[in-house]
Amino acid sequence: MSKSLNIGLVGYGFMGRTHSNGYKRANDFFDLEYRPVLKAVCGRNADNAKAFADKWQYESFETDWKKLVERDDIDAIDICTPNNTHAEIAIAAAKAGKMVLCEKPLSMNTAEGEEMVKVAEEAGVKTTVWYNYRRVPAVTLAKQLIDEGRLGKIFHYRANFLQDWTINADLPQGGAALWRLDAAAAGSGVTGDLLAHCIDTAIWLNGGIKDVNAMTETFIKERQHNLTGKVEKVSIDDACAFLCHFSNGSLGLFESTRYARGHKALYTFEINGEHASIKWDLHDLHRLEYFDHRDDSLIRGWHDVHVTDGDMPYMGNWWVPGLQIGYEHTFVHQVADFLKDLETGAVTQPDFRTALETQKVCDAVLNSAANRQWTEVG
Ligand code: SOE
Repeated sequence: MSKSLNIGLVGYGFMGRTHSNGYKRANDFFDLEYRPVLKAVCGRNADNAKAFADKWQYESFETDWKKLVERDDIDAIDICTPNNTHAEIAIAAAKAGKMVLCEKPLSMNTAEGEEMVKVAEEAGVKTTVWYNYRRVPAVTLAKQLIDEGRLGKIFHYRANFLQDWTINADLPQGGAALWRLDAAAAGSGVTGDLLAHCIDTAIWLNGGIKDVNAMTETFIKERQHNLTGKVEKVSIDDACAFLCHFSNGSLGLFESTRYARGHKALYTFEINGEHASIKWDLHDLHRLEYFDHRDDSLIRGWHDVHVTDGDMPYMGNWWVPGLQIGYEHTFVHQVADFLKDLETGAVTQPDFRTALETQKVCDAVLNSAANRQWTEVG
């Protein structure tokens, strides 16, 4: 007989769907003591909240997240709303003794994030932030290879996250689908939305970041605002690039933009070590490229590892070797890990404290760009 974990989901956009799918699928593929129960979804528009509840089989819906947080039949609050609401909801949920699963980035800025960490730790509630790309099997395999020391001393870490969906100057900012362009709702542009993913993965794979030197650009300076109907200044960063030093002595180079025509979600990283290098590309997410200088020189070259064998991370729970999985599975994996950790008492990474490190790097990046100088993290 499994134990229930009653979920209260706040927000039902793109992320609400990815998380809901994770809750529904995890127990089908992983052996877990806990089973998520989709108790309630919350959104301000009653018709939309009800439609989402019906479609995804949530037992009920709410239109006020405060009511959801107060409900005795909810164990965990999952926050899928715009970034400017994360702190308030997470803090209220933690104070009410609920576990909190928060969509990335943790917060609008470091100060808010610190408060979230403080309240959650004082309340002793379990937390996690959905930096889902850690749980692509090929990325988890990269972590395994690095931790085994196969790369040796690491010299370089390079990451990109490239998109092209905001090039049109007529695209408005603000409101349901376009809050990512509105600094008041998002906090920042590509730094918090896309580079945050790259930074989370980088810290996980290669350790802490000491200092950064960044530049940002806002290519379209004004856009119609969906909430006010007026043409307003755009205050988010459309593009950002930064250099950094990692604590292990390696050098980092990161770039993100929503103006790279032809690229939709091209997240790539490459790590160069003394003995070996690794490359990964979200558009080919089930493959890990690996080069090992210690190979026999006659066959030395880049290996294209198809990460589908049963002994590779997560893959033993899916199909048979050679058959790959995709983007949505990263959320299934995060749910499965969260539930397994609940069973064993382990911390699910990244928790709020770990995700705060990414927030600190994002803040340092934005400050560095504003001040045009090298900036210490934290
Ligand atoms: C933005 O377009 C976005 O949806 C991000 O918000 C997600 O975090 C990223 O995984 C894909 O791109």
